[in-house]
Amino acid sequence: MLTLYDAPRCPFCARVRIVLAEKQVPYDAVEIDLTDRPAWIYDKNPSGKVPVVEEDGWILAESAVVAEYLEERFPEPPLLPADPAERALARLLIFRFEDFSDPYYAFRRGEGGGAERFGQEVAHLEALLTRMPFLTGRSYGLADIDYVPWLIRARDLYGFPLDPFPAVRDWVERLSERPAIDAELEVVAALPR
Ligand SMILES: N[C@@H](CCC(=O)N[C@@H](CS)C(=O)NCC(=O)O)C(=O)O
Repeated sequence: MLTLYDAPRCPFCARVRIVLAEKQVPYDAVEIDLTDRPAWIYDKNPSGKVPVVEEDGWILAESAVVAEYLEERFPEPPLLPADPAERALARLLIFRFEDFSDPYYAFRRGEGGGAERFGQEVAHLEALLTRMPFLTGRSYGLADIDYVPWLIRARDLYGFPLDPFPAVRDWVERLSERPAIDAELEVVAALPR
């Protein structure tokens, strides 16, 4: 049985929770208190960060790497396109994630210009989603899963309006119809404000 060292508030953990749910992989979740992390988590990940997955003493950290590992280990349903070019573009978006997340965290910290910078990144997603239905390409997959936890938190926890970005708003709505994403919406709704 796979173990996920997890934190409900953590959007990086959300990526792994969503992939596991999509692939219907059973797992044990060990919740880590991010405000008072146990010393032993550093034995599993030297940075002390979650998510971490473990199975029979084998350990893997870094959410995007874990998501790709799960994709290879549990190929059904596929979450990367079959076409190599489409696959590469999905990976490129995942590779460039910090272009999106750095402004998100600037917005969250209330830094001057943070909301505007984050808005520019959401506008970039808006442009992509007017050209294709999913960030992964023609079908839903890992690029969608790797970005949507931040959009959900921005909207539901931090009051970032998605209405000015109709393609992004509708994409979040469409994704929310999936049980794996709906479960994540419930995790976020239950978080203390
Ligand atoms: N690059 C890592 C980032 C994980 C991360 O930042 N996790 C946060 C919680 S959302 C964490 O554990 N923070 C503790 C810390 O920064 O010390 C990944 O993708 O897994």
